[in-house]
Amino acid sequence: MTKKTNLSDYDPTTVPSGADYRIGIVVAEWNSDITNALAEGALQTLLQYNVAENNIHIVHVPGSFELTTGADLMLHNNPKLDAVICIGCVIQGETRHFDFICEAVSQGITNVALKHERPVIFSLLTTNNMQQAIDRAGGKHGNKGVEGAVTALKMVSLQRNLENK
Ligand code: DLZ
Repeated sequence: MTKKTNLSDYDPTTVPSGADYRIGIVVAEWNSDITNALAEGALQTLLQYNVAENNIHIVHVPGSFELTTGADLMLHNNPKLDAVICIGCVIQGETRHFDFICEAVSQGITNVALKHERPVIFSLLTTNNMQQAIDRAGGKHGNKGVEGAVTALKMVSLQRNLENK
């Protein structure tokens, strides 16, 4: 396996078709220039791998802290969803707010995934400044939304393969 250096780099031969997959995307409104670019990257990647447009459900939440609740509500209200991609961007400020949000989101996403037994994907940029976020939202380091979509497709495939064993 080659070393991954760009968030949009992946081996297309390892990505399954999502023809009958149902995917939720939760997008945080904070830093929306960035999160919209990540959501677009995720959406285009899912479509490229044959996920039907009407099987992709997108909701918005105020900030990254609410991504966990958004994912939980989506899975609760639509148990047929195969996976949820959580998209946000937290930029380091002068206070410890950054640490609390990042900790809450990473732990929260893990908890929601285990509660619903569904892949819940961490497409959260946690950067020191806006330039680092731009670089990872379609800039020189790729797009974390693309990475999130590829991860969701692979995890749904894994789940289905294990369930059929
Ligand atoms: C309050 C806040 C701050 C300071 N920074 C960010 C950020 O960089 N990225 C983000 O997604 N959200 C931020 N928020 C909002 C919180 O995620 C949350 O919406 C509020 O604390 C209300 O619960």
